[in-house]
Amino acid sequence: MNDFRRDVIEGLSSQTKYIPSKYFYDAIGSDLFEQITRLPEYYPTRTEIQIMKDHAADVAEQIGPKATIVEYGSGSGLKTQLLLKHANSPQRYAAVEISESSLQASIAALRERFPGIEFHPVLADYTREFTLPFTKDARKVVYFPGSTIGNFKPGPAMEFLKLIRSQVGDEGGLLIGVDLKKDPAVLHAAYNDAQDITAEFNLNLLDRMNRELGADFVRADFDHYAFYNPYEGRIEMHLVSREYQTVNVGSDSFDFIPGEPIVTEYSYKYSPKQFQDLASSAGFFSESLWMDKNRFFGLFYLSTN
Ligand code: AVI
Repeated sequence: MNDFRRDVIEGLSSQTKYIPSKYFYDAIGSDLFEQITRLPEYYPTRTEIQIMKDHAADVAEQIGPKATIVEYGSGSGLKTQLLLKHANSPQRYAAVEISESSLQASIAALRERFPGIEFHPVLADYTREFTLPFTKDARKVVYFPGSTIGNFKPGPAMEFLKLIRSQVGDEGGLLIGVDLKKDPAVLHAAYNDAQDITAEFNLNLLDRMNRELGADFVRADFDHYAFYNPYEGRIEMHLVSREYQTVNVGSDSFDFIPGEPIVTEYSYKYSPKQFQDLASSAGFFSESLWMDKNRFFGLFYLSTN
């Protein structure tokens, strides 16, 4: 059984139905996410880019000369280009990515733009242990932008930070983008945009299950439902059943009652202190925090010594 089918069956069989958010990103979902990043309501991407632009020199100074920069996820975007452009003679850049096509495309584009840097594509799931193809003495700085850390629950977030800590060793660092706590109305709008692109991104999961798993979800029978839960400090995204219905996923079937949700994503928002405490429990020291003037988004530099 492939991972997608196994995870969907496990998630829909659970008391509170869920589907892991990593399954949003098929080709259509990845394209919809690109559109989300350009929406007026979705501030994180453009804010993080602005922070990178405004503080490029300080970020470069923290990273230091001749670093080996290891990005978790394939960095074809503007943020990676800004980082490599401003960093102080980076020696190597590696992208760790599970999709071979995204990995090859991003490395090819960067190689052309930055001929002086050594490039290493690493085909791996960065949430599990993997081996980096460098000598032990390379000084490694992991780059993890986009507030993807927010899509981990607190326990797994801590485990993941510990994994990064062990990857970079005692002379390394972590440059990480984190979405910050703010007015819930701003958060609500970011996940309930006027053009319904986020709704489309969420509902595409149903189409994906129909396409790839032989499921028979009817889109019109589910609604996109996203809200900020201030007690948990997270956006919760759901697909909510409109009626009593039974849905088949291959040979398995699942019953829904009206209003019953499938949790499709959590997106945790941190205060600066909350994130620094989490990082410190994972073995990092907080060196710098750069924010935009609204304090909507934080770019943290954490070191291991
Ligand atoms: C990728 N991740 C950080 C996005 C977020 O904001 O949690 C995914 C997303 N979901 C809805 N809009 C964007």
